This record gives sequence, C-alpha cells and structure tokens, in this order.
Amino acid sequence: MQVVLTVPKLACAACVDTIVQAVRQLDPQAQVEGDPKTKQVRITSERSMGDLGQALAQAGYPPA
Ligand SMILES: [Cu+2]
Repeated sequence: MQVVLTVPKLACAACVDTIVQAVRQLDPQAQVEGDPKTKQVRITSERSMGDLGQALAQAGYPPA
C-alpha cells in the first residue's frame, strides 16, 4: 500500500532522514521518500495509514 502524507514541518533533508528512521522502526521494509518543497512524504508499507501517521507524530512531524 502506498500513502502520501502532508507534513508541514518537513523542511530539509535532515527532516526526511528523521522521518525515514521513524517509519523504518515501525516497518523495516518500508520505502519512504520525502520532499521538503512539497511537504509530502510518500510511504510504501504494509502498515496502516493510522500507524504511519502516529509514528511521524511521535518523531515530531505530525501529518496535516
Ligand atoms: Cu529539517
């Protein structure tokens, strides 16, 4: 399943790294791409959108 989340606090490549780590803790197989320009994070994972959103929120990047 692929989800696209908008993360207003996504500002730079370091933010992307933090988000990637947070998602990989939940699902080591997940594919994660973030774009600071569009504030969008694209995640391919078997985990639910709710779980993914919660992982981002806990890392300090709550989805809008
Ligand atoms: Cu940043």
